[in-house]
Amino acid sequence: MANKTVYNVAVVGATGAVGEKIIQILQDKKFPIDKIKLLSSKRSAGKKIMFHNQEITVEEATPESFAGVDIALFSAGGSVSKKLAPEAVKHGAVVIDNTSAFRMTEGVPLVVPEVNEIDLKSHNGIIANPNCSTIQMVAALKPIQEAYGLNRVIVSTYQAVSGSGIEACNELENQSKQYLDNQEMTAEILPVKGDKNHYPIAFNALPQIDVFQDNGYTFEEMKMINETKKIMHAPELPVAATCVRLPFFTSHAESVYVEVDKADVTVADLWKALDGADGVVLEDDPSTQTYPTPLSASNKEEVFVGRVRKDLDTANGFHLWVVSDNLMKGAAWNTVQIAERLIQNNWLVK
Ligand code: NAP
Ligand code: 3JN
Repeated sequence: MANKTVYNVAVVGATGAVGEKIIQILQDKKFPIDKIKLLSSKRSAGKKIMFHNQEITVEEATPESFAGVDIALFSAGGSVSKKLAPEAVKHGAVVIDNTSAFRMTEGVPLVVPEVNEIDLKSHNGIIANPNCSTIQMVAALKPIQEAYGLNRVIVSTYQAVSGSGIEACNELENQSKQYLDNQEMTAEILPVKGDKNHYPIAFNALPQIDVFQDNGYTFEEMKMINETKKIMHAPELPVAATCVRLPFFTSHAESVYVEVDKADVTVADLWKALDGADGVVLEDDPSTQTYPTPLSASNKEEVFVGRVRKDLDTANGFHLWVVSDNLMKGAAWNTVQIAERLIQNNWLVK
């Protein structure tokens, strides 16, 4: 594979919300592809998807699907990754996995290229893409950590429904119509498909993303806490998270509180660190009401930061507002970017 200039790529979960975005980005970025395989469950096998003006037939993902594949991009849920990612590696593919299946596994790099690209070098066939809420937060934290050090992070999220997949998006659309038609709203998916209770998301806010853990935090909150420490190589960094689902389709927003290590840091210092940082766009001017929103960040690659303020009581404390498209930088773009960086650095083959 070392001297290749074009690659055989498989997209597992090609018919899903993340998979669709991955396919769109591979096309838009003119990713160097020889052959592409689009894989799903039995349900969508046979469906046709256009790729660079060519009709590709979706196939059911099986262990044999990975013969001849160089790069496999997985977004079909953790159980599919656990079963098929090792099979893909056995066939010689490098796997970039969008699920939480391997994120905290030792020896599996968990990578946001702007933050810890170097970790890609030590991969053993599987590379994990972090959770969307984690990705955008660490991209904003990295320039602050480098310039001023970090002593504490507390985040509250405002997450879009597309983070829960296509079915959840359909549910929001249907409930919105029902509410406006004065009908009872039917809730069958959110907050978590398969959990005991379901609540309407339309015109509501749900303080549960993923299932509850024994410590009272949800799994989404624990992903943010544990993944942030791993990506930032900061196992001792105190991180707390509250994750909330809101009724809009795309882009997650976050209110992030940080305490920096250096004394006498100003808002202007933080602006300087953030402005022009890799993958970050600063949009912050109260005098012109300039700040990012989920709508303004949608379909964009970058992480947008605004509302930088000094805490009024805690020395070295600052508040930020961080917004990014959860399906782009939060999932599909970070995945394709990892593949690009592996190729650019010649790190695809061990
Ligand atoms: P989705 O819209 O529900 O799509 C799920 C995809 O997985 C579909 O293509 C589906 O194929 C496929 N699939 C389901 N069961 C399968 C099986 N047994 N074998 C092969 N393919 C199977 O979900 P999504 O929003 O795209 O998310 C998919 C996964 O990506 C999530 O479960 C999560 O692990 C990960 N994700 C990560 C992030 C992140 O934060 N980085 C964000 C969102 C999602 P069919 O059409 O045949 O059903
Ligand atoms: O809910 C969101 O906004 C992001 C969801 C991500 C997600 C959804 C289902 C399963 C994940 C993830 O990537 O953390 C998983 C998973 O654990 O793989």
